[in-house]
Amino acid sequence: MIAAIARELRNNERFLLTTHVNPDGDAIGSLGALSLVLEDLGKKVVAYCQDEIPGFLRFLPYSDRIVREIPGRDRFDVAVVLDCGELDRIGNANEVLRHVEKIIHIDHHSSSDDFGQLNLVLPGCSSTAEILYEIFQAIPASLSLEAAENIYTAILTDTGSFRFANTTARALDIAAEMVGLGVAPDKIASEVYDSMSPERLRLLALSLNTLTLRASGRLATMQVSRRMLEETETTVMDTDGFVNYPRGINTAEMAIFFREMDSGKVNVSLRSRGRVNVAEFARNYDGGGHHNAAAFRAEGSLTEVVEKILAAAEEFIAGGSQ
Ligand SMILES: [Mn+2]
Repeated sequence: MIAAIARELRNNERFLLTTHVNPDGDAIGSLGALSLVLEDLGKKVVAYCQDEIPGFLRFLPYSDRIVREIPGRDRFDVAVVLDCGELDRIGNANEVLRHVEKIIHIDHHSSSDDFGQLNLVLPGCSSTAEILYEIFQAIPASLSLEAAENIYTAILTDTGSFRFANTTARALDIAAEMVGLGVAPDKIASEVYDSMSPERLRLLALSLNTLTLRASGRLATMQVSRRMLEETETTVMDTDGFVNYPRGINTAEMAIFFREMDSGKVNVSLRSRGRVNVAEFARNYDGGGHHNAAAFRAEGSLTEVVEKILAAAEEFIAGGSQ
């Protein structure tokens, strides 16, 4: 399949690249890396993401060229959907994709649907960028420093700074090779992790106050309400990574972060350590993800959703992980 996708990338000219709403480092890094490599091969590329790019990723080369609306009535030979388990999660590009004959789907989520004509879903890979790297080798395409920075950042963020269980030898090998191409790990780390605004820190303080432990400390949760965002003049994007605080508690096997959305919905992020499979829990609510990291959206007020989900999660931990 890698060879077949490499062939499609070589043999076509006009590409639409897209990724999931609420983009993370792997989504934006994969979009950037593939765009840069295709442009180096002389291809025409439109890279689309429905949502705004989080501030800590705006240093990435190409990120300022990612569009939020697909221009004109462009006809594309191929659409490539990156890091996205369900077609719904690309948002408005879905409509344009109906008119594209060939969809290539590249992902590493175990819950991923096969919605493309060519589907390359490898749950054993650390990140979508790692899979792209293998495809670039197969093309074969040489990598610019700019493409390398995108790949490195995608692997760095999806492995939680090389701390999660998906930090494989292969992931580290590729990261090392990117450093060999000129990527500076200290520069990337400072862009990604040390770029917090005072407002975001104040929001974190409010959110930490909501920290709650259940199931003898095995379940840890935090939340952010619309009111907290207003009070600190922050946006939902400032909550990125907050879930890692409850996850970091020494007794926690499962962490849940609740974020109140505009629309009477609540975004629920899940993390776990060891055997607790949060992707399985998320599937009960039409969500998805990986064994140790998953998410879904639930309807209702923040209080309602928190109560309902915590009760279910307590039961899930008690039953599922013995
Ligand atoms: Mn990913």
